[in-house]
Amino acid sequence: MIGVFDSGIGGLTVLAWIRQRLPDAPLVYVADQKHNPYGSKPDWALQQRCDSIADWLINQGATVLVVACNTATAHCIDALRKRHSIVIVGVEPGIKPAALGSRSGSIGILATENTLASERYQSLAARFNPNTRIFNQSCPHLADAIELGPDNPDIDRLLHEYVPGLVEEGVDRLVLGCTHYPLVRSKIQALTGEHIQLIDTGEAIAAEVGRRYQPEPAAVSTRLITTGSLERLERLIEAWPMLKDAFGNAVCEVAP
Ligand code: DGN
Repeated sequence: MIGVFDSGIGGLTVLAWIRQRLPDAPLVYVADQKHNPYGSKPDWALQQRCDSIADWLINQGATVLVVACNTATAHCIDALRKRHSIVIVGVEPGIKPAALGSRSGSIGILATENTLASERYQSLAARFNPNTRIFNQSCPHLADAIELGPDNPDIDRLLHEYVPGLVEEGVDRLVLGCTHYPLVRSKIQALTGEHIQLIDTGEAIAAEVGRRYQPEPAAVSTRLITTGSLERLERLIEAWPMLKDAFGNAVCEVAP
């Protein structure tokens, strides 16, 4: 089984790619909605959440663990890999594809405060400096606003605050460095115009999971589990078109 987790619904954007890539693999997803957001949590608290969800998923039989959260990957994946010997795949802002594809030499990154402040992110970014100018934009409260559903007016307000400045800097690639942001991809693209290409690494992560997962004789199913409210998870899957398309028929459960 492939175990996948995030602070909430954001990692479902990665899970959708994994399911497309590995339609026969059993998948268990944990949305840690009781404890989100992860974007502004202290390191120790994030590590505690990651350890407890990883332990649970591994107990349930996960042979591959996907940390479908840039923030948790940036702060916790090294410790998770020390603790567990199974394959652990993380997500990180797609600086490399953005830098390689950029003609202007300027790229923008949208991510949580915690991701951008992490040592892991800083050293990733340093590998592309000085050839590429990287404009970091932290997006406080954006993932939380997305967690409240597509009708939340804060989403547009926050995007208007965070995106236009990067367009003015002349970036031609814009990295969606949080797994929640693909849910508002069309709103971001409307603000950037079509000349700026948005970079989402979900498909590349699914390809990586595909390479590392050994098929097993287990029944195929997708279980979506929340540590928060079942009604809220079901409502969000129904409300976000991308999630409804991918998971409209999936069974949701509350974490035991
Ligand atoms: N979806 C998560 C990420 O990729 O960073 C974090 C969202 C949050 O909890 N703020």
